[in-house]
Amino acid sequence: MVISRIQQFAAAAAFIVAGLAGCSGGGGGSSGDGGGEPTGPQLTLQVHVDGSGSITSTVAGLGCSGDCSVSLTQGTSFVLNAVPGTGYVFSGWGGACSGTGTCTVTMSAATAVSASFTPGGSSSGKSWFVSATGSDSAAGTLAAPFKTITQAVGVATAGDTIEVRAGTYNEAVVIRTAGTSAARITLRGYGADLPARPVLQRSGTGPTIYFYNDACDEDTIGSGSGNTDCFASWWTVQGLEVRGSTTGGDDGNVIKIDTAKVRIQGNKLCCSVADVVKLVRTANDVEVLDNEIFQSSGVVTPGSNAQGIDIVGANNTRVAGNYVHDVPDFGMYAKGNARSTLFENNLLVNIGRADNGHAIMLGQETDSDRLTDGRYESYDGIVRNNVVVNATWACVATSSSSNVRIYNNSCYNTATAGQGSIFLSNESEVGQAGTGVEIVNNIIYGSGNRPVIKVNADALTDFTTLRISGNIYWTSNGAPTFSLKDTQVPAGQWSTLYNTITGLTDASRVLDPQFATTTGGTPLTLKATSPAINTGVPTALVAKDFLATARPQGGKIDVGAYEY
Ligand SMILES: [Ca+2]
Ligand SMILES: [Ca+2]
Repeated sequence: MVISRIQQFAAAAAFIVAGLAGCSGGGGGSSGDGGGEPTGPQLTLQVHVDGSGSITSTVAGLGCSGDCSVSLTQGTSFVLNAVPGTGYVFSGWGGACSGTGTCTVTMSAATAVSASFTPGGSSSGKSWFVSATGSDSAAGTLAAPFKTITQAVGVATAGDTIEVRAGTYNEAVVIRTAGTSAARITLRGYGADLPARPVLQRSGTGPTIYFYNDACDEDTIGSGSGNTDCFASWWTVQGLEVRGSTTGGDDGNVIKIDTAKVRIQGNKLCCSVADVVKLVRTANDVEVLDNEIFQSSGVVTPGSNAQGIDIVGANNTRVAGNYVHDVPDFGMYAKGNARSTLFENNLLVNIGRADNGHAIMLGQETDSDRLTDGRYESYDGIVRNNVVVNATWACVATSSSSNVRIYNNSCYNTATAGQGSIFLSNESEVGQAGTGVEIVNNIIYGSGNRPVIKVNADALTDFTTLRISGNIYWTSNGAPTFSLKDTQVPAGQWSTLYNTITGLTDASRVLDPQFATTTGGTPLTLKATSPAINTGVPTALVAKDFLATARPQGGKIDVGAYEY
């Protein structure tokens, strides 16, 4: 990780040097254009451009087409203009400038300016604006915005962007239209208003945002067709704060997705009677990325079936980079013939209640008439590089699933109230035991109350398909207990028990992993003296770590979610 940061810094430095060549002129210029020599202290102006556009300067001749950085003499004063590229509109300044007009800058210190351009103004992609103080009979421009998100959703077509101004929106948004793979439709919080976000919440029953299409209705697709790509939405929802209805009922999700190719990214998704995010079996190829997902009973009291992310039967879901916290139920899970689910690089904190609450799970139980695509609850799922702090039940659980790979996760204070920190069971309504489960290179630091590994006797068809290796086990009480095929043993008898039942050897170790911290935005980082560093089992399955650092570093892959 340390090496990664150096690499990132080096990359940033190289980027700035490259940027100098992209800038023309400059007051006292050092950008290689043969301008005058500096006559005073030099200060750096950094310009960051989002979207397609350029920055020109009326006074100093400064011009950047894209990101750039230039040195300017202290005291230099100049005016910046934002010029949108073809098919884009200027949506506002950031940093030392604000608003959407010209910007006067005086270099009294090192200065950073950003300019945001968004698609619009041409047939290649139009921007629609929504403001809580707008009107649905308006034109939907920045100057004359719509009042409701629903109005904008109704007019947006492929390639369009809906820019929602900060404010409160009380409506249910149903999305039935589609973009294309090359031209998604984006619904997002307006960048110039950040960090203020639009807050969307409905009243009454049902989801607040619902991706729905008649083609995906169960009456249309029938019950025997497995996972069906009934309708590809090609929508992105980004930068919103979305809440469930206080009286939402069984479908009172924050976001429910019936259709394929939906991306939910960088939103704050809070508070629902039902699951916060719900996918059904027609929601293939959905991405849930970088969101904050949580419950808060002060906003909406969660019901008894209110997981963070509930995936039933969808294929190829990628759930990555999310911060899921304070969910008194499962954090995230996939079941009902879910195929190729990927749970990676998520941070989960404070998950579960006394009688329920795995942080991450592949499989569980689904009504048998909904198992339309095979007998296993999940197929080919991967759980890697997740960080889990405080869970009443498992850090990672799996039930009735085929080919489960649990790699390089870090768990702390898990299974405080039930099951084990890693838990394997058979909860299938058709009685299907699991097969092919790999538990490799994880740091499993349990609560001390429960086993770090608990595998029920009926969990697997064939225990020789249970591969456990390269983990580090520990608890707040020191050496943990283990339970395999309903036999519970102390740490000293684990390797013998595992070998007797599986015929395999567990090369894991029982010792303190030496976490540097268990709190903050990157908990469960390691002290430099940690025995987890450079001691993992070689694998090509985990090419990056929790912070996207390439693995391995230092010649060997590490145990747990961080690479050093
Ligand atoms: Ca649920
Ligand atoms: Ca390493």
